[in-house]
Amino acid sequence: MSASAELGEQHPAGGVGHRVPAGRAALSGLLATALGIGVVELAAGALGAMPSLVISVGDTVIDSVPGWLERAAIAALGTNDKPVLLASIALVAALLGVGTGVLAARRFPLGAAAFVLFTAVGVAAGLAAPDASAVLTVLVGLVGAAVGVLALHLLLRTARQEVARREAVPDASPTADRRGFLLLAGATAAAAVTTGVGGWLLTGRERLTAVRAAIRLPRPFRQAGPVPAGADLEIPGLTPLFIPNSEFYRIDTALRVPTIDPAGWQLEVRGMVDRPFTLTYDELMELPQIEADVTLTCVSNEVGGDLVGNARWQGVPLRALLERAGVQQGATQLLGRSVDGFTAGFPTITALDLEEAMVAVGMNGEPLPAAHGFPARLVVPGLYGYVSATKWLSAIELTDWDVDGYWIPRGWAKEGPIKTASRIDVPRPGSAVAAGRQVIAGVAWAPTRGIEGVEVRVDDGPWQQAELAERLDVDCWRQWYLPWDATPGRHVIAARATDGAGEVQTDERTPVAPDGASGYPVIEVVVAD
Ligand SMILES: Nc1nc2c(c(=O)[nH]1)N[C@H]1C(S)=C(S)[C@@H](COP(=O)(O)O)O[C@H]1N2
Ligand SMILES: [Mo]
Repeated sequence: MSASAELGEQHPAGGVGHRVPAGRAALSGLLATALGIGVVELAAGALGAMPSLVISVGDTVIDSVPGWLERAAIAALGTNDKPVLLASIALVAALLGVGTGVLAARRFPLGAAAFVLFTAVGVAAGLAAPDASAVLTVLVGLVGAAVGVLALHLLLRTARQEVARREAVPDASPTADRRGFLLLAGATAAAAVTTGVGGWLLTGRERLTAVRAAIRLPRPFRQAGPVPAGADLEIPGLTPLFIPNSEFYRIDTALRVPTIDPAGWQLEVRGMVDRPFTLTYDELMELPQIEADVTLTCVSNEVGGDLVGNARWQGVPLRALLERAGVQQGATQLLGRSVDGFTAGFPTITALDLEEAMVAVGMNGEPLPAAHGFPARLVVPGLYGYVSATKWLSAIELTDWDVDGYWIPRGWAKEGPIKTASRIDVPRPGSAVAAGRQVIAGVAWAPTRGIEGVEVRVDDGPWQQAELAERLDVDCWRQWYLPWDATPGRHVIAARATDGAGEVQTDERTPVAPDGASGYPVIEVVVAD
């Protein structure tokens, strides 16, 4: 920097050269950080053999926050928890970038060191990811840091030259002075956006769509029965009997849906078994399959909530796999392991008792969608998803009861049977209801036990028996309705279900933690005159 040396003044922090205005320094740091991240994300997307470092940092945050905080975040943010976490990471990165820029403007080596430090954090998080190639992750991290440091250097140098020129020729037009820096800043921003977006697009989603489209599900040897007429009442506003895949609720800890190529995927059956074995996707698809209609529920579903759905699943019965492996004495727990590190465990006896417990490969007549566990997941009727429904399954491990699945140390119950529950869908709470003949309708579920009755109470009136839709299966929810002569004014409507064991849904209100919410669903509606 000869220009600076000539015009040099003693820099307050000890360096020689012109002081870069704080705004320019901050912007330089921000853009250099963005470009460094963009380059890393592009490489991650294009290479496929290393994870996105941004996603890895997010995963590390998710895995290391205490259970109560994770629960509170899910409670407060619902399914927005992932976008909020990613936005927070972006904000922190932006702030660190700004700080680094300001620091580098004073002492460049310190700024560069800060860059290397952030990269090291990202690389460390990336190395913890299950699908990481260590060499590539470190290498790409180094390249990202180098690009960031170089961009920072160029931006700051341009900004400094600008100041120097202005001091040398005070009368020169200020716009001409600024052009160099702004051009470089604009180019850096464009490169950051292009690489970042490119990396995101390259994550393999497109390819997976093609792979899924080419898969033909085999014909199950035991098909689910035809849907009885009258099982779906088709009342406007009432939840349909089957939830389409695109609308099925999604709950998991994966910041980015794993995109698994079935060609390289394997399912291991291992642990306390006499004959452990491994299946490829093709081998799994060749085994005899069943079909079963099963309602899946999340333990985080509030009373009246929508983290519940019914689908027709297809797959290989767990029992067949366990018989082939030979379960040993004392193997009281079946632990599903996911490629993303998630685990969920439930009593082995449940898998042996329930014919419908399966390694599912199909959902509503299609190969599993990526978000719902492609290429394979577990489906076990009667258990909340957090103890049973492992998506992106990589292993079925037979263990004793001491091993804990992902959510257990985070404050959730070791056993997760689904509580008998009901929900009022019609009328919508807060909707305008006209006086006269109306209908109150909803769904009720008690998977494995079935629903035998639903009662509805309006205000302080008596409990009235609702009409039930035809039964599809004990593992599925059942629709119900009650004709209602709506009178003007405010009304409180409650419902309660009775399951196949004769147990009436409890009115005792409990929160979702540790073992699922309970209590009657209650809605309030105002009927117009
Ligand atoms: N790999 C993996 N599988 C998982 C989870 C997860 O976080 N990771 N969440 C479980 C939980 S808590 C639920 S409720 C169900 C939800 O399944 P769905 O997203 O297909 O509705 O998946 C289960 N399987
Ligand atoms: Mo869940």
